[in-house]
Amino acid sequence: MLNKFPILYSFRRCPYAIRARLALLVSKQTVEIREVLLKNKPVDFLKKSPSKTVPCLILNDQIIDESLDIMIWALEINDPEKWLETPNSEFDLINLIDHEFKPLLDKTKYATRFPGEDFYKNRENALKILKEVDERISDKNIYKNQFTLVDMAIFPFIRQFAFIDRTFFNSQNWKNLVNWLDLILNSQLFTRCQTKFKQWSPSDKPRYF
Ligand SMILES: N[C@@H](CCC(=O)N[C@@H](CS)C(=O)NCC(=O)O)C(=O)O
Repeated sequence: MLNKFPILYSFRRCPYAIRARLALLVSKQTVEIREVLLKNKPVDFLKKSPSKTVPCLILNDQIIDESLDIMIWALEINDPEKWLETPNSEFDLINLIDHEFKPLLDKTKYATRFPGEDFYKNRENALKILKEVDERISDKNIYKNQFTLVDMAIFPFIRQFAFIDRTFFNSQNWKNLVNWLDLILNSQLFTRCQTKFKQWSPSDKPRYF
């Protein structure tokens, strides 16, 4: 049976799922949302998702298993705020955050899970990366005067880091990072993105996002 709307397996707090939902919202792509608990993944999700990670978007003819690919899929259909108008030269920031910053974020946020690690050194190294992001923000955004895919792809990870200790985060000598973060946090888009859904179960009526 063909689904009228794509199915998004999502987890509200997951930074990868947040970036995917932001792009789905801005591009006005309706999906059937299925909130997954990572400790209790539904059988249907485990069958369909190659990586068993969220977000995972199930289309009638395709499964998109990477958050950045979900963003691009949605924006290629409809990009009213021109998020795809990011020059390729800015994409290295996504790599930097996904591959170098994310492990340091985890080691700072979940320090007790990494007993052999030097918490202060990891946090310092994370801050060095954020310093680079801060310097790349020209006034309000990474690129020109508009938010693009790059801002939205890196935002959920920087948000997580900031909320480990918001006072500590805000007390750093940032030029633009706090304003940049607050602009997105206070946006209607982010508020809608964080709508709460209860854990999906196969007998539920579809819930749309
Ligand atoms: N490469 C994936 C990574 C997604 C990812 O790692 N998601 C985490 C949640 S934040 C997950 O599902 N982990 C699986 C688990 O914890 O079992 C993407 O960008 O979509």
